Formats: sequence, structure tokens, C-alpha cells
Amino acid sequence: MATQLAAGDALMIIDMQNDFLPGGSLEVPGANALIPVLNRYIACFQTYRLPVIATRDWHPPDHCSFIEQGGPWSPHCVAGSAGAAFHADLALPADTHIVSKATARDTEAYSGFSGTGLQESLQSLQIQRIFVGGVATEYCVRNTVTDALRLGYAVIVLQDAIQAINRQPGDSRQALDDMIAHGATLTQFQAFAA
Ligand code: VGL
Ligand code: ZN
Repeated sequence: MATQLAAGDALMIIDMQNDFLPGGSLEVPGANALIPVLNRYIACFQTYRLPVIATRDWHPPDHCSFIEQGGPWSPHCVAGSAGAAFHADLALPADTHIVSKATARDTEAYSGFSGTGLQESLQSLQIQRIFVGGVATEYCVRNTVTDALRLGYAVIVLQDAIQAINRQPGDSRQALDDMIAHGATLTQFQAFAA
């Protein structure tokens, strides 16, 4: 059955930044295929004049998650760099709510809710249900989704608009199972817009 969008719904796009896309410093394999799909979801939310929220990883140059500091990741999404910019083909509306996260040197933050004021923004927008797409499934998508569920939001994961890194095979499936166990539901564009 098609999803009926209504007041209180928002689209949340996680970290569709150049460094996470093919050619970037922390490439999520195949993530560029999400762009046209996300653009179709964006168009739907714009038709209904519903908010679009875009999170971005926005690290200082010496962030603790980088290998040089003993973290697991090659440097990526340094605040203000070209790699931290949203992909140019992602059709973000001019009034997109941008949420910058993991901005403090000594703190890793995979969730869009972590130290960002996102919850307060959602409250002032009177959002109750969040549709989530973007990268990476098992890190920032997963942590944002489970936080949203714990905070009492209904969460629908856009299964055709997420992509995992899969450092270990099965990470993607495990993350999906975890989000579902926390109460997330899944949809894809065909069902969403039917
Ligand atoms: C992410 C790894 C490191 C993500 C961010 O956006 O999922 N993953 N920093
Ligand atoms: Zn990061």
C-alpha cells in the first residue's frame, strides 16, 4: 500500500557527502546509485511541502576517528572541505535543514541526534515520523534511526536509498535487523509512491 505523506512527516538524508561517494576518501561502494532515488523522494516531500533534513559529517582536521589519531577511518568530511560538501547532483531544496555532526575533536558521533540540537529542530517543526535514507547503513543511518526510535519518533527506512560500507560481510543485514528490532519499518520507492 502506498505511503500517504502528511503533516508531521520529514525526510532525513544522512551524510550524502563527496567523501562517502565513489572517488571520496571514505567511499561507500555504490553510494552514487542512491542519488537519483533520493532525488525522487525529495520531489515527493517538496510536493507536500514537508521538511527535508540533511545531516553531514563535519569533522575538525584532527578528529579522533581518523587513523592518525588512532581511530578507524581515513580522514574524511573535514568541515568546509570539498569532500565534506553534499554531492552536487543531490537536489536538496534551498530550505533544507542542515545538521552538522561530529564537530568536536575528541568525540565520535554517528547519530544525527548526538550533540546537534536535531531533536529540538524536529520538535519545533512538529515532526512525528521520519523517512531516512543515505549512508552509511551500519554507522550513521543505524545510529540516527535507533536514536529517533528511542526518542519516540516513527521511523521508516528507505531500503532503496541506503548503502552500507560492509567492512565485515553481513554488516548491512545486521544493521537492518537492529533497526527493525528497535521498531523501524522499511519501504522502497515503488511501494512508497504507488
Ligand atoms: C560515517 C564512518 C565515519 C557515516 C561517518 O556517515 O556513516 N561512517 N564517519
Ligand atoms: Zn566521520
